[in-house]
Amino acid sequence: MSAYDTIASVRTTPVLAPLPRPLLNASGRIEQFPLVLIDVQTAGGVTGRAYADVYFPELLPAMDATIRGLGEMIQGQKLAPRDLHSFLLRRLRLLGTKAIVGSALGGLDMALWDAFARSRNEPLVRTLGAAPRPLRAYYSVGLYRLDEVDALVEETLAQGYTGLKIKLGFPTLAEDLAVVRAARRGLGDRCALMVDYNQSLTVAEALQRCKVLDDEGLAWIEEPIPADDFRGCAEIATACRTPIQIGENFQGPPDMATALAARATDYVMPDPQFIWGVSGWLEAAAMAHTAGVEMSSHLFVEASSHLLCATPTAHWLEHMDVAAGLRSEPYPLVDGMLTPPDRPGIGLEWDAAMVARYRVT
Ligand code: SMN
Ligand code: MG
Repeated sequence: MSAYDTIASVRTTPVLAPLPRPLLNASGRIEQFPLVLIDVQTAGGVTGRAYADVYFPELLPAMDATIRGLGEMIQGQKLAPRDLHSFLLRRLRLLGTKAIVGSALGGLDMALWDAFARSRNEPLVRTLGAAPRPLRAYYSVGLYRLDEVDALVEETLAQGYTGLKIKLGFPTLAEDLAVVRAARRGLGDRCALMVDYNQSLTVAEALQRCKVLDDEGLAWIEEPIPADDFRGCAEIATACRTPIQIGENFQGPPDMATALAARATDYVMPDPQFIWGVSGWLEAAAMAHTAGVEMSSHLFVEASSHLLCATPTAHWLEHMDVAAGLRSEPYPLVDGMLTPPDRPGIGLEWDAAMVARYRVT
C-alpha cells in the first residue's frame, strides 16, 4: 500500500461572486454572493478545491480567517477526510460547531474530499462508491413580483427545467397566492412549483397560509417558520397536505436527527456546507434512507451533483448557481437534468481572471 499524502497548507481567497440579478428573500437582499474559495495543498502536489459561503459581505473576513485557522489545525496530517473530520469535531468540542465554525468545517471538508478524489484521479461521485447519473434539477430564484412572473416562467421553461422554486413572504396571503397562481398557471403540468418562506412566518400565520396554499398543487412549502422550531414545523406538517421542506439550516447531522425524530418535516434538503461537508452529508443521507425521507440539496450545485448520486433517497438538485461567474468549467443542464462532470474530484476549476476581478482584498 502506498503511503498517505499529507496536508501541506490551506489557502483561501475571499470573493464577492457576481449574480445575474440580486437575490431577494423574506429576510433581505443579496447583491453579490460572498464566498471563500478554498485550496488544500498536499505534500504530494495535489490541490483540492471547494468554497464556503457566508451570505453577508460583512462576515466574509471572519469566515476566511476561520477556514485558515482550521487549516492550521490539520497541517501535516494524513489526507484522510473522514479521520480529519473526526479529529476536528473532537478538537472543536470546547467551542462548538455551529454557524461560522460549522460552515468553515463543511467548506474545508469538501476541499479535503476533493483533494482525496483528485489524488485517485476520479470524480468525487466514484470515490463515494456511486455512479454518475442525471439528477432532476429545479431552478431556484428569489422573490418575484406578480408582474415579473410571466417572464420568469418563460425563462424557466426555455431552459428546460422541470421544477421552479420561488420565494414567498409578501405582506399578505393574497399577494403570495396571486404569485403562486400566476406561476402555476404559466408552468402547466410539465414543471413542478416549490415555494420558500425563508422562516418568515409565525406558527399561526403559517397554519393559515399553508392551508390555503394546500389547494395550489405545490411540490413543497419550504421553511414557513423559524427552521429550528421543530415542534412548530411538526404542527404545520401535520396540518398541511402539501409536503413541508426544511434542512438548509441543519447545522450538522445531529440537527437532522433531532428534526426527523420530531417529525418536523416531510422532506429534507441539507446544505453541503452547513451539514459539515461530504463527511456530514454521508451521515445525513444514511439517516434519510433509514427514515424513508426524500432528500434534496441546497446551493453548492457542484458538490451536490456528486453527493445526490450517492444519496439513496435523492429527490431534487437545487439549481441556484452562485459560483457560475467564477468557474472555467461547466456543470451543464441537459433537458433539466444535471450529471456530475467526468473530471477529477468535485470538478471545480476557477477562471483566474474572474477570481482576480471579484477578489476582496
Ligand atoms: C437561499 C438561502 C440563502 C441564499 C440563497 C437562497 C434559500 C434556498 O433559502 O432555499 O435556496
Ligand atoms: Mg430555502
